[in-house]
Order: sequence, then structure tokens, then C-alpha cells
Amino acid sequence: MAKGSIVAGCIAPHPPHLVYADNPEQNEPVSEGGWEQLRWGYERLRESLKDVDYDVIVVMSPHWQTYIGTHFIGVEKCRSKSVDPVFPNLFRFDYDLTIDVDLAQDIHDLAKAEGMSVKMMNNPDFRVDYGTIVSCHMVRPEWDKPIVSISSNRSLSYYSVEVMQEMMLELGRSTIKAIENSGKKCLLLASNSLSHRHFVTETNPPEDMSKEHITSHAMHLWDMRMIELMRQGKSKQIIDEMPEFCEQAISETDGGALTWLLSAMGMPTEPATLHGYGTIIGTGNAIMEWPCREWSDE
Ligand code: 2X7
Ligand code: FE2
Repeated sequence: MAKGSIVAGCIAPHPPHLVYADNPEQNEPVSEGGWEQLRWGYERLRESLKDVDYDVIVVMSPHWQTYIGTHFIGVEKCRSKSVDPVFPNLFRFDYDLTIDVDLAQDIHDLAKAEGMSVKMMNNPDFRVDYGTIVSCHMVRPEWDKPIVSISSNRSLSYYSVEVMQEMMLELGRSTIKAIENSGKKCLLLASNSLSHRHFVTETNPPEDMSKEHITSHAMHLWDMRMIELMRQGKSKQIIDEMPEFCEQAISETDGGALTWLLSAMGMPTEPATLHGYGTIIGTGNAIMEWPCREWSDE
């Protein structure tokens, strides 16, 4: 069997506004559009992946928060309605998805063997979080690929950003080992915004783009700095600057997804492609792709 691989690693932000603005049939609320820069960015990412052959999407979301270890959905079929607890007016989405339980179990087992605290989530009534759903929907609206859904262990809240990063670096190494053993081609998604300071009131209508902008110049500077580091392939520097980024930009990378992604890809020095950047209720969001399939092994 050929070794499995990562075809691409992406940052795929998940504000429910993006699905709301796209008006897919699965979502109840109806909009007049909005957040086009980001939705056009997702279009460019989908175009880039159009002819890429892959078997499974592996996604980590900061909105499935677990406080004792990292959890993996271990139920093959998940079907329900997902309602965003903060934006029920924007996101009431009927989902019907398939989990690649074998790959989830393999990542779980390898991480466990490395001493990590991990758990398979076997509750058939579990409601999948909106971060996982929005990122997967925006990347692959056909819903024709199984996914591996990984929780965000809030080790930053419990311990520190350094502990969070050590754990996510290990989880990334276990993830790539499991993928290689599986023989599968995988698309990896870190489902998160960059700077994460948001407005506390909503405009009427929510898609009024005349009110949308970054919350502060400092947040803008942080977002641009991180995007430039990604575009220059400076993964190690991103890891080194993560403590300041999480603290000063209240970044949603605090959930560990970006650290996990960079580690699984082997800390790439190759440049990432920026497909789009935009703000949502003041938060900074970048759609990035590391096209690992184009890198040679030599
Ligand atoms: O989950 C989110 C987010 N990360 C950023 C902005 C708005 C809503 O939801
Ligand atoms: Fe979020």
C-alpha cells in the first residue's frame, strides 16, 4: 500500500456569517449576501482543490472544546440541526455527514501511545459544532467526503500557551504518522479566525457591509504579520510568536488548530497561498493553503 499523505493544509475560518451569506439550502435563515471578500477567497480555495484527488477531510475546531484531553468523533453517521449559540439568527443548519472512524481511531491510538490524553466520542446523539460544519461546508459544499473531527483541548486555559503548543505539536506528529500508515490522501483544516476581538453589537441587517471593519489597527498589524510569515514559509517563527499573538490579538489560534496543522505538515518552509482575507464582526480571517501535494519528498 502506498504511503498516505496530506494533499493540502488550510486555514479555513468558520464564522457562521459565511454560510448565512451564501444561502445554501441546508441553512434556514436567508440573507442578502455580505462578506464577499472572504467568500470569494473560499471560491479560490475550492478552485485550487478542484482537481485534487483526496479521501478525507481532517478538521480541528475551537468550538468543540474539551477540557480533559483531545477527543475524536467515533460515530460513523452524524445527522442533526446545528444552531450557533451566539448567532441563532444566522445559523440553523441541517447537517448529514460521515466520519472516517478508522482514521480517527488511528490518530487517537498513536497519540495515546505518545502519552497524550485522548478519547473517542461515541455518543450517537452528539451535536457537531458549528466551526467544524462551517469550515467543511465552505471548503467542500458537496459533503461527499468523510471527515475526521478533532476537538480543541483547552490546555491554554488550563495551563499555558506553551503547554498547548507542546501538546498540539505532538498531536500533529501523531496525525501525520496515522495518515501515512492509512495510505489515505487527506485535506487538513485548521478551523479558526486570526485576530479575534469582536464587536459586541450586531448591525441591522447583519450583512450591512458599511459597518464591517477590523476592531483596531493593532489587530490589523497582527493579522498582516502572521499572514506574511505564512506566505514566507516561516512556520517556526509562527510557533515562536504564538504566545504574543494569542495574548495580544486574542487570537482564535489559542485553540491549537494552527499549531497542530503546522506540525502535521512538518513545519513547512514552503510558502502558503493567501486565497482571501476579511473581517467578520471585527475579527480577522484569512483563507490560507499550503499545497503540500506540490512539494517533492527529496
Ligand atoms: O466563531 C466565530 C468567530 N470565530 C469569529 C467571528 C464571528 C463569529 O463566530
Ligand atoms: Fe470561532
